[in-house]
Amino acid sequence: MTITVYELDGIDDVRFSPFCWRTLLALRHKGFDDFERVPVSFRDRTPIAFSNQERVPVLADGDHWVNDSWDIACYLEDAYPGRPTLFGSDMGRAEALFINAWTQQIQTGLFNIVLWDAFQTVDPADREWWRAARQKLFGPIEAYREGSEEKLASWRDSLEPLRATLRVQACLSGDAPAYADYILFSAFQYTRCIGRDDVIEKDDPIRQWCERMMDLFDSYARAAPALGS
Ligand SMILES: N[C@@H](CCC(=O)N[C@@H](CS)C(=O)NCC(=O)O)C(=O)O
Repeated sequence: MTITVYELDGIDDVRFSPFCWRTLLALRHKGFDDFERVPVSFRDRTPIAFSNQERVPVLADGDHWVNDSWDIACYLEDAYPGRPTLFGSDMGRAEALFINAWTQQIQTGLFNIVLWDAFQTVDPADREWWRAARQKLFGPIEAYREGSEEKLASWRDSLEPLRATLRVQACLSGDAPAYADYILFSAFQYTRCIGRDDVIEKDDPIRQWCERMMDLFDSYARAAPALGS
């Protein structure tokens, strides 16, 4: 059965969506490496019209499709119980749901810092759409060109629970990564893809964890196209 992931695409084929990265890494963790990745643009969601909604990721597994990265992870876990587990247990799944919710807050803080860089990653043909949509949420995007140092410092502070965890264990899920790690790491993979790898400082334990995550699955995340690479 062919698995297909529908995901956002940017300039120079940069696939930056943090939500889509969660699904890509979940698939690799489950041992799938021959799935198809179909690009979807901001301005044209026709490829995912079958899902009756407008957001990615959407995963199609044969005739069955699922949208929303959390629901996709749960689907993969339940449909393929014989493959490596994403959650470890029901309790692990329940705790990963908290990470899913917390990451939303982390990502929103991040968008407030890197909005201008994100804009540079959008396909020029999508920029008019993107500017109008983001302005509704964040105000004029030009305001984000400079002056993010204060916001960055307080965002870095907000990551202290992650840092404290990674000081005592290799991954959020323990010795080895699982879905909770992919949820949060995907936010950092997003910054890498849009050329803002600098949001995490070099000596931060979070960076060392990110490096470990990028090594996974034959350096799958590290090999992804990024702006300026
Ligand atoms: N809760 C959803 C969020 C999906 C989502 O917001 N996806 C973004 C991709 S980063 C999207 O489709 N954005 C298109 C838009 O902004 O209209 C999930 O976890 O999949």
